[in-house]
Amino acid sequence: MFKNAIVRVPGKNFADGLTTVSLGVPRLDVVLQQHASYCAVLKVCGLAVTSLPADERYPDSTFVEDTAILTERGAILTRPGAASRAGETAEIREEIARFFPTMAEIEAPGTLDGGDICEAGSHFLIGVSQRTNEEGARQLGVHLAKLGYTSSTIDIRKMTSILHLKSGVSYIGGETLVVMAEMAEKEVFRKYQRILVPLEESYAANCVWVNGRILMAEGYPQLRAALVNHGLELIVLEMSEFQKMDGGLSCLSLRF
Ligand code: CIR
Repeated sequence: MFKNAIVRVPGKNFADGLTTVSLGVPRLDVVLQQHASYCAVLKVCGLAVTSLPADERYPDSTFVEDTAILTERGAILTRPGAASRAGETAEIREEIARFFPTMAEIEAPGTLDGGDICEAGSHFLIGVSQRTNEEGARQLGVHLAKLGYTSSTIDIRKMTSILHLKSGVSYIGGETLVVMAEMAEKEVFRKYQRILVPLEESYAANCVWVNGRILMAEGYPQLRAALVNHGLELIVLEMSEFQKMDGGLSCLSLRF
């Protein structure tokens, strides 16, 4: 069971953050509405939501997921791979320490974004990406092993359509992954039951499994039908403004 979530309100300069897509400039009023709906849904799912104030020094800081890996057995502070985001961990450390008094940390020259880490039961899938380097992945594997978890790495550096591993794969409980069709045949995913996301719905592969429900993005009927068929209760959220900045549902919170 997840009990808590940490989120950070988007700042006025949210649109100055990093993006690789050309979907237009996010509208701040809509960004804030969508963020508020997201937080309301986390509460509906039973989470106590700690909402941090906007931090305009870091336009991407609403994507708190990238700053830490929070598990039942301990926390690891990351070292984000984008220079403009490097200071975000220092700003969230104190909040995390309220829940996890001791935490491990990724250290230079390692870099690691939380968006590359997919927790699947007691096994962690670690993406090596444009943000998470091999050294960061290695250090995380060591920290996770000390906590009694196993892990595997997946190199996604050639998959230019996704920023992070979790842009393409989500764990939804049991032995099941939601995974973009184009990466579903990777060896590391084969032992899982896989719900495939067709190419035209790739953005929807980033969904959030929380206390028996799935949060998914609005506008993806094929995946929606597949998840309903799988017997899951869905909550659908409008994510258009976060998508413009390469953000998905998981990025907007740390859940633990
Ligand atoms: C970035 O490029 O870092 C942000 N604009 C988006 C981060 C999305 N985070 C995530 O998928 N975990």
